[in-house]
Amino acid sequence: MISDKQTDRIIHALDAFHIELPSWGFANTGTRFGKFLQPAAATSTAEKFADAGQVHRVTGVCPTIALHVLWDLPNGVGNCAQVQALAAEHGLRPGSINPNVFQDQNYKHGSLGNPDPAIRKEALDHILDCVEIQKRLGSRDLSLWFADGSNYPGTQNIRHRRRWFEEGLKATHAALAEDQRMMVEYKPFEPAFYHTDIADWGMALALSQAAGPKAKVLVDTGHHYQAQNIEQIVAWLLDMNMLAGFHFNDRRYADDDLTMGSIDPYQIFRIFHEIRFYEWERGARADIAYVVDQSHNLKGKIEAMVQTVMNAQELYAKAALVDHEQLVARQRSTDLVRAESCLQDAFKTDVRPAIVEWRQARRLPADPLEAFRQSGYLERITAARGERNLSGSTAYA
Ligand code: LRH
Ligand code: MN
Repeated sequence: MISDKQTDRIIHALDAFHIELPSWGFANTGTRFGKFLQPAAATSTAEKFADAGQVHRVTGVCPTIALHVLWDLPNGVGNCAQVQALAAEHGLRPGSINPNVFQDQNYKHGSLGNPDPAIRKEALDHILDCVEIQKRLGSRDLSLWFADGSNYPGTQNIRHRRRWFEEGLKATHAALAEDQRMMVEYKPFEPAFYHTDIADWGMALALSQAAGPKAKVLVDTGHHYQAQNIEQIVAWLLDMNMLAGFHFNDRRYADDDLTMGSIDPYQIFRIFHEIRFYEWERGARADIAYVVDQSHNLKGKIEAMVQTVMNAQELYAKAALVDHEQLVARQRSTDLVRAESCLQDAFKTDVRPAIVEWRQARRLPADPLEAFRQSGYLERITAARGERNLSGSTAYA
């Protein structure tokens, strides 16, 4: 049993915890070896909003949806009115805006890092269109990920590409409105397998600082080498006030984009702990965007998203139970075992009854997953979308 004081801490923490869902998490995505089509998968922007709306309906904590422009607004600003109508219809708000500067044939040798100035301009033009969409949709964050890099030594000038990225990101920063931000995401490899232009947190930090004060670093939990200490990167970026947000997922090997907390829940807990500890010390919330970035090739996509949100709430609630006063005293006195147990005791606490209490007090289903299963929504969309979805191609080549 947890104390009333602990229950209050969990309820207070959950009241402020929102997590943004990726539109692309509801679509039939796959791996390079093909994809297994799901009859209920979303293909249109309208269906992605409808499915995200279901997750928000049963969890109450996913009011925004991340959009990937070429996938969700193929006509650019021309789709803004439709997107605003969909958001209103499904009780959501447009969230972070993600440009697509990786799928066009022209981007074979890069986008902002491409040796061809005409292709660099093409990429920047798309990003500036995305900033315009961001303004029209009232979205705060531009979320920037670049597949740019190379596959073989000597095939690209890494120093020149670094300068071209600095130029492109400075121009992007200059186009942002006062209350807008740009989040620079790093990734060590894939699809490039020799060098990636923005490969780690240091490169993203240097480019963000060079771009300007509205540019900060986005940490995708799947974008790290196996042995990297992700929560240390988070602690550094927090302390430098250069952390914009997260793309949450889980992995066993590389950028596996698996369900958050499904492989290494203690990893997510350690990240949430660094954030809560930092907020306790400064007595104020950190201005961080929590976003899910996953693609479910095998699990039911909406169920997996509800499961993700429930895992996120549970791990965040556990991190809220760390006794920071006690931790500081034990850190100061280098009482190592007792200091560590401040985290482990919190992690080992069953916070689920308190979370159910939080949900019921807010007229939300005690078990969001069961509520979704009982809703009949999956059966309805399977009937509506099944035939169309199963006629699609699955082959990679
Ligand atoms: C790249 C990435 C990026 C997105 C994409 C869908 O691996 O994490 O954030 O644009 O996934
Ligand atoms: Mn990501």
